[in-house]
This record gives sequence, structure tokens and C-alpha cells, in this order.
Amino acid sequence: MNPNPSATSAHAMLSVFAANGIDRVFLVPGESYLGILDALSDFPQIDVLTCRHESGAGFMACADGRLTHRPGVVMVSRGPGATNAAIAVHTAQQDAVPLILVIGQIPKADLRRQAFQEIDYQQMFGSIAKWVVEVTDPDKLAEAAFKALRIATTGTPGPVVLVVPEDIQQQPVAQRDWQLPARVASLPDQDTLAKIHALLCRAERPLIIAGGALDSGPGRAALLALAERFQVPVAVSFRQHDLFPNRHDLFVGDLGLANPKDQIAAFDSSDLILAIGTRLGDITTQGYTFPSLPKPSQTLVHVYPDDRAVGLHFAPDFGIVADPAPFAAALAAIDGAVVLPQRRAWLSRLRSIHDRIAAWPATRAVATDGVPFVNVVASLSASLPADAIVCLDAGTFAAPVYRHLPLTYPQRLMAPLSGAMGYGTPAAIASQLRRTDQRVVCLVGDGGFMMTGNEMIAAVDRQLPILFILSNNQCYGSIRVHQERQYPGRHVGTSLTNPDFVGIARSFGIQAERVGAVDEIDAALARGLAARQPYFIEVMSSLSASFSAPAAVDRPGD
Ligand SMILES: Cc1ncc(C[n+]2csc(CCOP(=O)(O)OP(=O)(O)O)c2C)c(N)n1
Repeated sequence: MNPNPSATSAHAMLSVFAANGIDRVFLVPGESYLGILDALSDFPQIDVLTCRHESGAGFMACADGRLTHRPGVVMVSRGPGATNAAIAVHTAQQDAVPLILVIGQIPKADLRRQAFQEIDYQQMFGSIAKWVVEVTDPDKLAEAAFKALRIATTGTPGPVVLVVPEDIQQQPVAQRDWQLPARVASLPDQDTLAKIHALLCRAERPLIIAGGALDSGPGRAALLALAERFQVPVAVSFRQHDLFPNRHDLFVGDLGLANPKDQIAAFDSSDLILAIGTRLGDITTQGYTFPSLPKPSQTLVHVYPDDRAVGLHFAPDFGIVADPAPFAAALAAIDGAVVLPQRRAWLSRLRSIHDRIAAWPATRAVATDGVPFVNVVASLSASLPADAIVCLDAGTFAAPVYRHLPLTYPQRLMAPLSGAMGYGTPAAIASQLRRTDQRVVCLVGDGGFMMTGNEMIAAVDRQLPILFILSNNQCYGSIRVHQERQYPGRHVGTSLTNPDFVGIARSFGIQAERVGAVDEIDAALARGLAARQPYFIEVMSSLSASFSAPAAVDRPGD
């Protein structure tokens, strides 16, 4: 019993969270953090979503952090709970989204005795978390929570692990006010801005690579203004399709897992790259080959709010540690934009490559082994609500979404940069909880659904009108595609025996139907999109269709 609930260390921690905008936590309970759980009952302003697996809870927190730019908070028990949650720490790190993983720990006196369910989390998460802190003084718990918020959201956003031994959670402590300071935008000096402006005016073949740090209202607006002002083509970084309107004349594609060689060669023939808000990481740079290492052949301006990311792989001519949105806005606002006539030919070259890639392949084609999933994506594209949030799991079913489904914000793409299976369903739950007025559509494979599909029950519990579309090809299809390319005819470990997915959805209390032929797709989607409650469509997908992707696809879409 806690005689003074307003004055325990757990309350102090939650007060810091609440004071800094945390209004939801995702958790699987555990005996190692009963004190924190108990304190949560004194914080009605914090919504508690109880999950079925820590990976599901963690993915939800990743998606929530991505949408709000505040840390998604996931709470788990020690040992088994923490190990289950590890995938979220990795995903938050790869995706650059703010996350706080709160772990209950064994009692302080038993630390490092290899006690029951003990883990040294510094060792476990040290290489993927931005900060791991084990708090052993109850007085310091609120301070640690404050620093966790700060570290998770600054520089390159990412995961922080906050470990709290069970016996320091309900200790009496003084309550202090830990309020994050308002963010002050960092901008380059006027002289540097003027130089970059001059570069832009002189460039014949400029290219903007826009990255996730532009994911905000001001970020999108500034990017659009800058691109239009100077008529600069825009490519978005890995899985950041919704940063720039995909039907805009200046949109020339995304940098992902399946860019054809001629497109990358064309991008690389640019004479100026403005890499704004991107880390210029592995996939965006096509395995660190575009632009060329270490000194790109064109002028490179790299703008990112973290000095550890700017110029990390590529030596830029201008490496600028600054907030990308005000940077782009300031650049667009300078008087005297010059647009050289040569830009027209440059743009049309990039656009024609993009148009070729984005064109829908022969849809309505019928494979003999099921429905080519590209047909489902094509129909979805035609009927996609203007505010749709498309949540994707990992798998080959997702390839047509990345290539062919044009999005315009507020339409959003929620797909893990980590390529983690199991992300889609929990991301859909978190997205619909956060964006109650938008339409959430979740696309998931039979493999990924069996990892975290149980979290779908939250859609029933909270009456979330999510449309779930499951691609059932009875296979870990993406891996089968890799196998066929590297070890033709040998299929160890990729065939799946599946349950009755429609039956599962119905047993959850969800309306469900099965699509077994191409001509059933449109009507099923119409019913699903019209539903005001969760709706589930199982598509009996063709596996063979995954092998006949357009020639431009070099790698399947994990
Ligand atoms: C957690 C996790 N485990 C394994 C993988 C490797 N992997 C990538 S895609 C894939 C198969 C996905 O299968 P499914 O969900 O059925 O979709 P499909 O590729 O068949 O469309 C696997 C196993 C991964 N990305 N994430």
C-alpha cells in the first residue's frame, strides 16, 4: 500500500512523462514493475494499452513516436519481457524514431548476481540504444526520465532504455518539475545560406534527397517551396514516400531496395545534391555507392540536425548541422532564384525514368496459383481515401506499394526502415489510436501476421475501424524469391502451413472475408473501406507473381 501516491519515485517519473506530453503507454505487465503499474492508475491522462507480446507493444510505441515526434513509451518486465521487446529498440534506432523502453529490474541488492531473470541491459542494448540507464537511486528516477525524453528526441531521434529495479519504484521522493526546454531551431549563418543559394542558381542538374527529419508540417511545406522555387527534382529517402507529393511533376522517386541501375546512374549524373534531413544511410545510398565515396563527383550539401550523421559516410562540400525545415524554408525565401533552362531536360530525363518505374504492371492479370497481390494494391490505389495511413509489414507483398502506390500527405506510409516483420499490425493499432480521424489500412503477409497479428484484438477492444488486408501466399515469399535467385529450386524453410485466417479474424469479433479471385477484389475493398469497425480481408495470393516482378526490380521488398 502506498500512503502518499503523489510522492513516490514512480509517480515522479510518470509526472515527468506527463508534463512533457506522454499521454499513452504500451505495455505487457510484469511483476518486476508493479510499482510503476500501480502509479499509472493515478495518471488518468496517460492511456494504457495492454498488449499481447512485447514486440507488438514495442512496434506500437515506434509507430506512435514516429507520428507524434514524442517518444513512444513501452513498458515491459525484466528478462523475458525485455528480450521480447528488443526488436523495437532496433527498429527505433534504424527508423530514427524516439522511443523509451521502461524495464522493471530485479531488486537493487541482487544486481549482477545473475539473479532470476536478470540481464545487464547496458550490455544487451548498448550497441543499438542511444542511452541505457539503470536507476538505483529513487531520487534520480525523475531526472533519468527527463534525460530519456531529451536524448530520445534530439539529434538523430532514437531509443533509450530506462531500467528501474523493483524496489526503487515506490520510494518517497521530492517531486520536482522537469520540463523539457522549447526547441530552438538551429540554422546556418547567412553567408553559408547565400553560398548554397548561389550553388542552386548555377546548377544545371540539381537533385534534392529528402529525408525523415523533414517529416513535419513545416518540413513538408519548406521542401515543397524549395523544390518549386528552384524547380529541383526531389527523390525521397528510404521509405519516406509521403514527404513530397508523389504525383507532383518534381517527384522523381524513392531511394529504396529496388532502384534500377539507370535511375541511380541518372541521379548520380547530377551536378548538385542537396541531401536534406536524411542520414544518407545504407539503403538510401544504395549500399554507400550513390553518391560515390568518399568524395562525391557532384557538389554535396548535407543538412541534418545531428553532427554525428552529417558527413559520416560522404565528405560533403557543405556539411551543415541544422534543422532541415527552417533550412529549406530560409533557402526558399532568399530573393533572386535563378532556374537555368537546362533544368527542363534534366527534369524530364528523371521523370521519364520515374514514370516507367511507377507505371502499374499488367494489372488484372490472373496467375494460376492465386491473386497477384499487385492487383489488390492497384485497386486500393484507386479507392484509397485522401487521408489514408498505410501501415506495412515486411514482405514481398509490399513491393508494389513502394513502387506503384502514389501518396500525397496527409496520406502516410508507415513502414519499418528496419525491415522488421511484425511491424504492420501493431503500427496500424497505434496509428489509428493516434489519428482517430484518418483511415488506417494495414497490409501484412501471412508470415508477418503470425508474428504480431494477435495485437489486432486491440482494434476490437478500442473499436478501431482499421482495414486489415492479409496476403496469404503460404510462404515466406520474400525469402523464397531470394532463394530462387541464389539457390534455384531449393526451398528449405520457406513453405508455410496456415490456419484459417478468416476464421481467426471472426473469432476475434472482426468482420472478415476471403478474396480468391481478381474480380472479387474491388467489391471486397469497397466493403472494407466502408466499414466503420475493424474489417479483415484475406487475399489468397499468388506466389508465382512475386517472381515475375518487372525487370527493374533488383531486390525483393523486405
Ligand atoms: C522479424 C523478422 N524476421 C525475419 C525477417 C526476414 N524476412 C523478411 S521478409 C520475410 C518473409 C515475409 O513473409 P510474409 O509475411 O509471408 O510476406 P511475403 O514475403 O510472403 O509477401 C522474412 C522471413 C525479417 N525481416 N524480420
